Amino acid sequence: MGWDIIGAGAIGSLWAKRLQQSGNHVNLILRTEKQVDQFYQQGAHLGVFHSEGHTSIPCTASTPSTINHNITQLLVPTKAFDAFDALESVRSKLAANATIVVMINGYGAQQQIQKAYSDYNLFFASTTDGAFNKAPFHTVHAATGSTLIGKLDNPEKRSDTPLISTDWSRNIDSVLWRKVTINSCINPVTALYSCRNGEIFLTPERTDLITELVHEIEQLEKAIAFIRDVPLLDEVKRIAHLTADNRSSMLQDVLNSRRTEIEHINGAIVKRASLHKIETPRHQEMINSIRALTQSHQ
Ligand code: KPL
Repeated sequence: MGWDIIGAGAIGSLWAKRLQQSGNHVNLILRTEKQVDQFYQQGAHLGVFHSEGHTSIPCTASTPSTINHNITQLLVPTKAFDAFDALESVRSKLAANATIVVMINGYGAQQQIQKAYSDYNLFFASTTDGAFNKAPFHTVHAATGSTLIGKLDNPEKRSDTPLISTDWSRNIDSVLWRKVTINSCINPVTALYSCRNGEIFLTPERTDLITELVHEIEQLEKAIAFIRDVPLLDEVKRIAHLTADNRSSMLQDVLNSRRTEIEHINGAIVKRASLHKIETPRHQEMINSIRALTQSHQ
């Protein structure tokens, strides 16, 4: 069996490793011919650095227009703002009832994809793996996390997970929401203060900011009757502590002059809150500040 993976980002490369090592052929779908040429010139493999050393993963690569097979299993581990267009670029190559796993950050793009691709065997995943690309096609697996997978339509129906080493979630919508709420409190703060995750409570100013971000989400969650066992602030503290040495994905984007996912993270909070007439000025402020910081690369 084979998997196609869109892009060669850090999370996609981790999954290329896992899928290839469990006996699948992996084809990378890259944006341009130039990237495909570069991939073959570098020996047609992905390099993944991890705690036990370095693994070289042989793959093939093509652009959306040069794929010469029907895609039966597709992983979409892109940035949230790229996912829909990336899927559209390979739509004509999808086999009827192809399995598609969308593994993106944020909240909102998943629902848009669900509407447009409901004819396919569509899954959504949320991962806590930590990884970053240190060079094109060279990924560092910084922290092993876990990956939950489920369906947005008919979530209760138990199905086999199509990806190895993942756990089934009967409520992936809630998993995606929890993740975006945590990211909306950690990521912009690390990007604005240029600090690691473990430093977001270092000063009273940062602590006040996070407390207010959390409070706005709590108002919204009251309105939508979203129940948590553990208060969000405690969750934010736990994840910040667990990933203390990490530079958040948003900080990495800012440092590398890349577009950030702020619209899909804090933007998702503001959007959902506005539907319930809840004010979220601190989240809006995060969007404005990150936009201002990255204006030249939007
Ligand atoms: O998901 C993350 C991210 O950086 O996007 C956290 C949980 C904050 C870990 O770095």
